[in-house]
Amino acid sequence: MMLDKVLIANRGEIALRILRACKELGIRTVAVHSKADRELMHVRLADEAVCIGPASSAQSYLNIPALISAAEVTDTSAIHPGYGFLSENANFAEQVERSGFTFVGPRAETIRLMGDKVSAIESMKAAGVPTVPGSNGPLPDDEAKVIAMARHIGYPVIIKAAAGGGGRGMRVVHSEAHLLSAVSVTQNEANSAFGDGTVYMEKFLEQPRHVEVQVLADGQGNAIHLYDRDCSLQRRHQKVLEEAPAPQIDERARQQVLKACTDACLEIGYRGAGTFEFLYENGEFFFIEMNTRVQVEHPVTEMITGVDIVKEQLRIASGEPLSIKQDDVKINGHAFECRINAEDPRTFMPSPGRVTLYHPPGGLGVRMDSHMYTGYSVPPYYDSLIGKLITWGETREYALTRMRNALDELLVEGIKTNIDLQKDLVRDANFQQGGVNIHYLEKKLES
Ligand code: MV4
Repeated sequence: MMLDKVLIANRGEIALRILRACKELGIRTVAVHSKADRELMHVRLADEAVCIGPASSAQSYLNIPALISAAEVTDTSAIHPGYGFLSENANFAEQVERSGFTFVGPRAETIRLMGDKVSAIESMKAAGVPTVPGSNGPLPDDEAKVIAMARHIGYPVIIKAAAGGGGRGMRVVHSEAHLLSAVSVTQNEANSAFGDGTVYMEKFLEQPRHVEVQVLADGQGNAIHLYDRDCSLQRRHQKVLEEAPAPQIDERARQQVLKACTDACLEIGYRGAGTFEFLYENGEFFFIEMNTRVQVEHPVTEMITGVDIVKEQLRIASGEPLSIKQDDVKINGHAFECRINAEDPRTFMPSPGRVTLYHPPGGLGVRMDSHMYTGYSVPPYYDSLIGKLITWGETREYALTRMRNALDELLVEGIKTNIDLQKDLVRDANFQQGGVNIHYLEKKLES
């Protein structure tokens, strides 16, 4: 039985994206919003809307009792967390299920397993996914052992917090002289930031690309991959421009890693949509983290596979087996996504305010996922993503040409945005070539 009513525990473009998927499946929708978000597009379009608290995220989109109360009063069947906010909070997933609702995502224990980066790597390594050479577990208390370990791995190494991830709580060490102090600083930071000082060690890869694999699993013995994405263009761990499939990847390594990801899903009994994050260097993949949510950049995968990832999440949550088989999933063409942010082009600081004119681009192979409209006010309380421009083409070249043209058509007036940066990036010779590494954008911005 398909879910009857879904509460969308998020805001902005992803809330609208989830609402669209629900409507296509005939699922009724509940929008929850903060006092600052009454004018959001999906709030107008939802069957019901509930104000869950003041502007601050802590008191609204992160307020578990308020969300569960909203689900109760609206007689919701399931809660979709989107990305960010509570999407990877195992306690939230647990409380949702304990309160009698379906959590659209993996089991709470899977979220917990992947939230702890040490256990995530351990389980993936055991399942045959290639990992970065490293401590393969928490660092021991014994200083001599830590030193020996780093010598064995070879410098540079990186110390990472088990409770970190996404770039939080890590430190690169270039020589033995700096090792022990780096370990203790990272431990202390992790303790204050996450309440868990556990750290681990990996070989530091100096020029990798960020390549990730999208998977879908139904928890009933079926798991498929939807190929890969390249998300190397980033600044301070914020992705800027993504594409699918990842360009210039060794085809044997790719097929091997894709198979390893689906095998691992079956091995751990994964359920839902998920993303395996890899570093890719010198033709090899190295697993670093798994994300148990829908990702911002999921549209590029949808464009090249024709699979609606959010609809699949909802089907899986309703207990249906996967509607597609691996053999039915073929790569068709190439796609790019430019994240459109309300930010100062020089300082990258958020730049909220009223959008006095919004004119989205159009045409074949052009998709704009945005909650914006002329007159919409971007509130200052949340992240600065105001839209995602996605283009598709039969080849990487055609998709990129469409992106250049679509960016030229896109008009957002009244607020500062990163549209000019995106226009510059899609004309960058090295980016056009394909396969730039994770440091490329920051270096380009410095020069
Ligand atoms: C690394 C690494 C190099 N070597 N691990 C940063 C975010 C977190 N997900 C993991 N990160 C990294 N881990 C090893 N062993 C370099 C990074 C990294 C990075 C990774 C992906 C995308 C952007 C990045 C920017 C800086 C550092």
